[in-house]
Amino acid sequence: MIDLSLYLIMGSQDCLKKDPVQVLREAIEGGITCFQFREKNSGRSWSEIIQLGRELRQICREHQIPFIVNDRVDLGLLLDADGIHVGQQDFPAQDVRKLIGEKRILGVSAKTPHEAQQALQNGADYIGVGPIYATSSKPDADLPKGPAVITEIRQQLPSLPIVGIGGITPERAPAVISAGANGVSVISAITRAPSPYQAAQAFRKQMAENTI
Ligand code: TZP
Ligand code: MG
Repeated sequence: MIDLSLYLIMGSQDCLKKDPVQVLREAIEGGITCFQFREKNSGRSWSEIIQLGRELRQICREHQIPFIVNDRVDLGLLLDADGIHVGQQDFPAQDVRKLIGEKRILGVSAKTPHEAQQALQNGADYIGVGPIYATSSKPDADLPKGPAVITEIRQQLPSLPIVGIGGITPERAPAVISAGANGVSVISAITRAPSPYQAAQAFRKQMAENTI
């Protein structure tokens, strides 16, 4: 399985005035282990999204960082992504699995132990659980659940790779890992940081020093 420990999620909407290409380069330099391209309501046309996706895909390839596409199987296949991530309202996980084959990674968002169990049955390689803390990056996010939901899912599914998501900062990351997650998924704490490089490094440091 891929290394999910510091999983950056980003689209151009998350980068304020910065160039997403530069943000990704800095974040890789700072130590992220996985990347998801999540372009949402950015106002870009499909040809611009595909162009940006190609650039980000290439950077990930050069650094051997797994490149996952959010929601869109068609975009993921076009970009030869390493995987696809879908939520509960997107294309059903078992159908995504049929479309992407066995070799690509399938990530599924799950908010409860029941959804996690179903995701596993439907072919998920890992699940994203959240929001753990309050987030401003997803306007339709549910109420924050706290790290305890990860422990609950972990108890029922001991070997399923889990990433926590939502409002995770370097200071909060150890609590998410200690609750049973394999990694943290992060948007704003890296994309909106004055230095994405330093932010990614701060995550690595906190997780190395403070995880039980
Ligand atoms: N799904 C649940 S919370 C969230 C997504 C995509 C947004 C996480 O962003 P941030 O900025 O790390 O809180
Ligand atoms: Mg989705």
